[in-house]
Amino acid sequence: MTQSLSSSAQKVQDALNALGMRLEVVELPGSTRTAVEAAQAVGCQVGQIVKSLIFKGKRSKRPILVIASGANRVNEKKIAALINEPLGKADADFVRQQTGFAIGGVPPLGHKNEIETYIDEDLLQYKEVWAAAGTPRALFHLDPKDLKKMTSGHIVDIK
Ligand code: 5CA
Repeated sequence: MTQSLSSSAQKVQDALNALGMRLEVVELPGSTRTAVEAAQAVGCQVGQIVKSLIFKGKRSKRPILVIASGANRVNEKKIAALINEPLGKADADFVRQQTGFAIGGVPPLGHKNEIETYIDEDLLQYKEVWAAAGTPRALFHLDPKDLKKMTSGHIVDIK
């Protein structure tokens, strides 16, 4: 029997189901709070971990989601050029308000509000990647091409 998921992880499973994607959220015994911990937990490369990072347009105050490979640091200037305004910092409250999830478990889909999204092209080199699924212990694995279907995001160079 499949174990029942915590409510935040179930929200992500429901969002996957609603898209008709046959992808399964798993909750692990150890922490997957950071990309390094997540990679250790599932035995993959750090680059195969999908980081879902929320930024904020400095002028518009709108949320921006950057879906980055765990191996990369986001180049804020490149994202600013794409959104035509400087990037401001998103604090923990803003992340929760916009996504409905807490930092450390923010998934690439299933957010409270719709969020303009940019996807790291480096993720597409892998056959399989792992993304957070609502809590700092929950993940799901997917073909990185599915990130585009899930989010309608733009595939760009983010580093
Ligand atoms: N579950 C893992 C692997 S998928 C995970 O969520 N990793 S993550 O990288 O996508 O999320 C952690 C990110 O949250 C950090 O890289 C950082 O960008 C952001 N973060 C951490 N602390 C704060 C904070 N106090 N305020 C704003 N953002 C933060």
